[in-house]
Amino acid sequence: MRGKIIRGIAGFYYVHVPGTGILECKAKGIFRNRNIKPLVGDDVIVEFLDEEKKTGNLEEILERKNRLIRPSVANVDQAAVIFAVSFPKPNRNLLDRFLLTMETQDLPVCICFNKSDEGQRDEMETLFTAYRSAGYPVCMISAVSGEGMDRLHQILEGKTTVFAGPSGVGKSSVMNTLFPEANMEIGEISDKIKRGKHTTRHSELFYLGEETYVMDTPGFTALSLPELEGEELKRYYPEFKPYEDQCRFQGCVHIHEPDCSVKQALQEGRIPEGRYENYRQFYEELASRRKY
Ligand SMILES: Nc1nc2c(ncn2[C@@H]2O[C@H](COP(=O)(O)OP(=O)(O)OP(=O)(O)O)[C@@H](O)[C@H]2O)c(=O)[nH]1
Ligand SMILES: [Mg+2]
Ligand SMILES: [Zn+2]
Repeated sequence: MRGKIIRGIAGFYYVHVPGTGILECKAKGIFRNRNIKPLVGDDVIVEFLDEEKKTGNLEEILERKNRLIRPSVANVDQAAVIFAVSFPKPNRNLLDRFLLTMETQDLPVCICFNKSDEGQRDEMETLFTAYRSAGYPVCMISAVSGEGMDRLHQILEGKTTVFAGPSGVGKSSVMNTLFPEANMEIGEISDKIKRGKHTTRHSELFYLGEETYVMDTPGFTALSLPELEGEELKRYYPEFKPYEDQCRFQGCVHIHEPDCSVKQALQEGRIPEGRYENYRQFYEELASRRKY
């Protein structure tokens, strides 16, 4: 039988087999011997161990279309990165790191700003404009008021999407609003530091019918930059594309060079400042990495 791993906990893999249900499986020794770790999102072949108890054996992992490192999942079509507009405060440095990581893996991203019911209008507009003009689909949503849920639903349809973002931004809440049967555990935000409490501890995939899967994942707090040369960084900024080949110097990295079309665009407000500031900072960080 063919199925998909929806959850892995303590050596057990839970495999959704369409038409049959969810089987609790153990991985056969061959995976350990070949040093292959089954991942949530893997398409697999399973055999029944006990049909009544719905237990089985993982026989084979089918070829992976892709795999993400953080969160560690396989076969995703896109990521929906969720940040809150209120608390925890939207950390744009972290968001830009995430976008960069996804760009280097060639994975489409949509950006969801949640808790729009609590947001300040001007701050929300700044966020919306910055990322919209960078070329990303941006949804302003609220798991509480339901704002933006129709649009998000459309974006998810027919795809496998991983929900990612810091702890406490409302990833599980959004899952529950979209699909009440998901019944995810929702955490509190700590009073003092207004941070999430890492309520979700395992990645879990939900089958929503019609080839639609959504994965809830634990929140992340920090992301290191991908293995890149500073000079390569600019490739992963969609908003720089229109200015390619328009700078005076070939190979311009848009930092210190004169007659730079990107810096020109920045001055004229066609490229929003925040994104560029982080670009500059990431460039320095990559350039100062120890070279071996
Ligand atoms: N006002 C408001 N609060 C929300 C919204 N969505 C979620 N919350 C609250 O934010 C807190 C955290 O929500 P969770 O869904 O647990 O956040 P999470 O991103 O899954 O967090 P982790 O599992 O820790 O990564 C809870 O107190 C929710 O009730 C929203 O749209 N508006
Ligand atoms: Mg959660
Ligand atoms: Zn330039």
